[in-house]
Amino acid sequence: MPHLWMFLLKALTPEGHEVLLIDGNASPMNEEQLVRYIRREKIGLVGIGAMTRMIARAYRMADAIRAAGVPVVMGGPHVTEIPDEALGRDGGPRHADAVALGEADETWPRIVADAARGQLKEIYEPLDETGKERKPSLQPYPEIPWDKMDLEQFDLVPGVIRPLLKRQGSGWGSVHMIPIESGRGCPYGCEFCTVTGFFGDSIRFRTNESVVDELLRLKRHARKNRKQVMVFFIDDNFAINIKRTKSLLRDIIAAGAQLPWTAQISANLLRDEELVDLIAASDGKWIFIGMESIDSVNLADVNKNFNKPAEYAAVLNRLADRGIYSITSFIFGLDNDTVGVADRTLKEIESWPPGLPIFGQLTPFPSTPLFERLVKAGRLTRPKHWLDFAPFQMAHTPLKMSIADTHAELNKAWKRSYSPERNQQAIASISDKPIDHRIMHFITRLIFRGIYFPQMGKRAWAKLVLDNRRLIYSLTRQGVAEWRGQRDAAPASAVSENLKPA
Ligand code: B12
Ligand code: SF4
Repeated sequence: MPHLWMFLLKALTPEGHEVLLIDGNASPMNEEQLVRYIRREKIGLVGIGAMTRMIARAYRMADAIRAAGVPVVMGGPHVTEIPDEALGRDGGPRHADAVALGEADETWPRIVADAARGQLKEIYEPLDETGKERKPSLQPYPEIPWDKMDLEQFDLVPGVIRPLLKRQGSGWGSVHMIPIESGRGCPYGCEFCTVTGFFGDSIRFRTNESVVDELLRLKRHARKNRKQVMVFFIDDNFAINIKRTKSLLRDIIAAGAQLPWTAQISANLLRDEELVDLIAASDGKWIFIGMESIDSVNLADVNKNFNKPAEYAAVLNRLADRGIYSITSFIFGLDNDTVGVADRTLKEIESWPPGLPIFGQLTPFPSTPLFERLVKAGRLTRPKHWLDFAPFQMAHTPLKMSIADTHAELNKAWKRSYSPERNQQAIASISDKPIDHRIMHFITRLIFRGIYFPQMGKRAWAKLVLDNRRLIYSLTRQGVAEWRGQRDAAPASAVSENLKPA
């Protein structure tokens, strides 16, 4: 999925400049290739944004670009949290000519103008006349011309099968997940999260009209180009103001602007039946829920005791009853976790409607209250873990189990959740749902497995297909039977359609 900030800042760039976008996840380049590209395109300023987990690579790229004589400005959560690192003011090497702190909607046009005059400053901050941080209001919000952009690098359909699917003409030859924000900010302040610190606890929303317009443009574009477009509402907590979310969803339905969508919503807000009805009616498909733990003591420790494990099952059933499934996210290595946390969590998960569980270890991001607490307690084993990034590796020792135990628990949880047996059980538990629904669910399970188990090459996929052959065979057989049934029934229903009174 594309990162929104690039598209947003492009839309906010003053006229007279050309902006080229490269996503290092979707189109990876090494330093040499990137510098060659920058020289070929005669680029005058490079902007780099990165989360903490990507920052070491971002610095390497920035170093190569600056060595080639092109200025670099960096922005995003990590450099906002520790700008001295990027500017080389902490004793380490310098990686950026300038940093944009916080939300850059208003500072970006200034940065571009200063760079064009050759007068780039070191630090850009959105401040008001009194020197206090000013948050952009999101009203008005720029029009992001998704329909006019080349989104080839973000096509979710693997290149090998794209031509085949395009020829078949079903519209599945090109699939895009488009990030849309409808608001910013979350006041909950969970201890491990950077959002409350970064976006502040003042929540801001776009107008319903501006969101609906963006959806309608995307929908027209998808139809015209025979593409599948899905939307990820990237708000931190899409239903943080339930009244406003309901009003947005009602407006989407009234305008016929529905596209299949996903969003992040905390479990406590999904108690509201009317909200869940509106999610279903507006084509909400997957809801990402930060469950974090099934242990209330853990939740209280990280300031997330608004999550009530006792109501998780009811929330998930409420969604599943309307054909909506959940991406449930769990953290292991919390202070009250002990060996066996995977078994205990899996037992609960397996009693819920099928979803897509994901598991991570507790990670102290700089500037979060968690980071400060662990520093004070002397518990960080890799205080600058981001400079030596390793996926799924811990940076501190949990209180009641070892780092090795936590890794073993994570491994067990991923392995069992996406095993061929579990896939079979999950699909069997929704056998009353239409076949395309079940096939989609299965494909999504295979993709989510890849978050933890590397399955990038053809070999890895071939093994995965072989391991799941029974389920693949049974779904294919049912799919073909259903397709034949529909084909044979088609003339009769066409006749009956014609016989209907006008
Ligand atoms: C959508 C989202 C995802 C999506 C998709 C990511 C994507 N492709 O967009 C999913 C669910 C996959 C995801 C996954 C993860 N995410 Co995430 N995600 C977000 C979320 C909710 C929205 C991002 C967004 O688009 N924001 C809106 C834009 C407008 O804001 P922005 O990116 O900050 O950009 C503004 C400024 O920062 C600045 N800016 C940003 N970059 C640049 C660059 C330049 C040059 C300039 C001038 C300015 C600038 O200008 C922008 C406009 O004001 C954020 C939280 C948040 N609200 O931002 C978390 C967030 C970015 N994710 C976070 C994390 C931790 C993760 C995971 C590591 C979680 C995990 N444990 O697996 C994974 C990593 C996945 C990966 N390998 O990429 C953290 C990052 C913290 C940090 N310090 O790095 C955040 C901040 C949330 C949090 N809990 O703290 N994520
Ligand atoms: S509810 Fe989500 S976005 Fe809000 S502070 Fe907690 S983890 Fe962060």
